Amino acid sequence: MDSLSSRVKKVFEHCDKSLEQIIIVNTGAADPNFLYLSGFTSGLFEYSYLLLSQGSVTLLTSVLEYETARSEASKEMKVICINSSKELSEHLEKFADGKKIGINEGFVPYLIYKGIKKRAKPKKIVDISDALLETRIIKDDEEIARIRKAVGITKLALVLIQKEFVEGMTELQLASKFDSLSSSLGSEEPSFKTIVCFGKNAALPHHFPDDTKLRRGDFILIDAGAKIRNYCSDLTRTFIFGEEVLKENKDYLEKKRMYDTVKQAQLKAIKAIKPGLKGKDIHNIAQEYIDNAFSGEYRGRFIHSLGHSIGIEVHDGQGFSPNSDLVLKPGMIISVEPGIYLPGFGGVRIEDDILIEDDGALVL
Ligand SMILES: [Mn+2]
Repeated sequence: MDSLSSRVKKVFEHCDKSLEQIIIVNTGAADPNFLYLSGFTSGLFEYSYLLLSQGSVTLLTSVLEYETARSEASKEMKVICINSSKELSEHLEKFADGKKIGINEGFVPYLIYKGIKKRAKPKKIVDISDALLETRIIKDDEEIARIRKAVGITKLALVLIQKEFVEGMTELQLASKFDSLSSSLGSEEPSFKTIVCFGKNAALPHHFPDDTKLRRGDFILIDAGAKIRNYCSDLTRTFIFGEEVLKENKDYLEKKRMYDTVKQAQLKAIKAIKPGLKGKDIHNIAQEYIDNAFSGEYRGRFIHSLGHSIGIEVHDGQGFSPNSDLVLKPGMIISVEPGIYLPGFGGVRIEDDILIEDDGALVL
C-alpha cells in the first residue's frame, strides 16, 4: 500500500488549497474513506474520528477498538483512546479551532455535524466528497492486488458453479451454493447480495433470488462479487440451461443471439478503452452497437450504465454512463457490463472488471 501519508497527501492535492484540516467520521455506517485513509482491515470503529492534516494522521477511537487500532495502525498514525464526551471535545477543539476543515458530507449525520461544529469550533466546514472520490478512483498497487484476488475468486466460482445446475432447483438454492463456493475459494464476504435469475427473471437487472424453479432452456444469470481486505469484485455471467440439446429450438436461437450481441458490445467497449477518453465515450460504443444490431431489434433494451468504478465500495463513484465526463486514467478499475433485457422473455448481462493501463484496458 502507498504509505498512509501519501494517500492523505493526494486527498489534500485534490482539495482547495486553503483547506487546512480534514475530519473523517465513521458512524454506524462505515465510511469507505475511513477504511481508505486508515488502512484498517478489521474492526468496526463506530463513532471514531480520523483527523488529517498535511503532516499528520490521528485516530480518536473508543477503548473497544483501541487494541485493534494499535495493532493495525501504520507508524505514521497516532492513536488516541477517548473515554468521555469531554475528551472528544478537547481533542476536536485542539485540532480544528478557528480552522477551515473538510468533511465528507454524505457520511456525516446532521447530529454529528452539529457536534463537530460545537466541539471543534472551526472557522468553516466544507464538503470534500469530490476530492475523496477523485483520489480513490485511482488505485495503488495494494488496492489493485486485492481487487485482482477478489475478481479471481468470483471468476473461478462462476466457472465451477455450472456443475451445480440441476433442473427444478430454485434461484435461492443456487445463490446459496454460489455463496458457499465463493467463500470456500477465499472470499471474506459477498461484496453484495448475490443475484440469481432464472428464465424471464433475467429481464430484471436487480432481481433478488426467490423460489423460481430452473427449467430446461432457461437463462441463468448470476451477478456476484467477493471481498478481499475491504476490496470488491463484481462480475456477471449468463448461461442457457441445457444448451446442448436445444440447438433447433426457436427460443434458444433468440437467446443465443441476445448473448452474442451483448458479448460483442462488451468486446468492442473494452477494446476502445484508452486513457484520455471520457466515460460516456465508452458507454456510447456499447449502446450504439446494441441499438443498431439486427435492424434495431434490441434498441432501447440496454437500460443501464455500462459500468462503474470498483474499490472499497462495489459502486465506487463514477464510471461509464451516458453522461459521464470522467476522464479515463491509468489505475482506474471499472466494470464493463452491457445487457439486453426483454420483459417477459429474459435478459443477458455479461460483466467483467477492467484495469485501465497506459495503452488500454486489461481484463482482470
Ligand atoms: Mn456491476
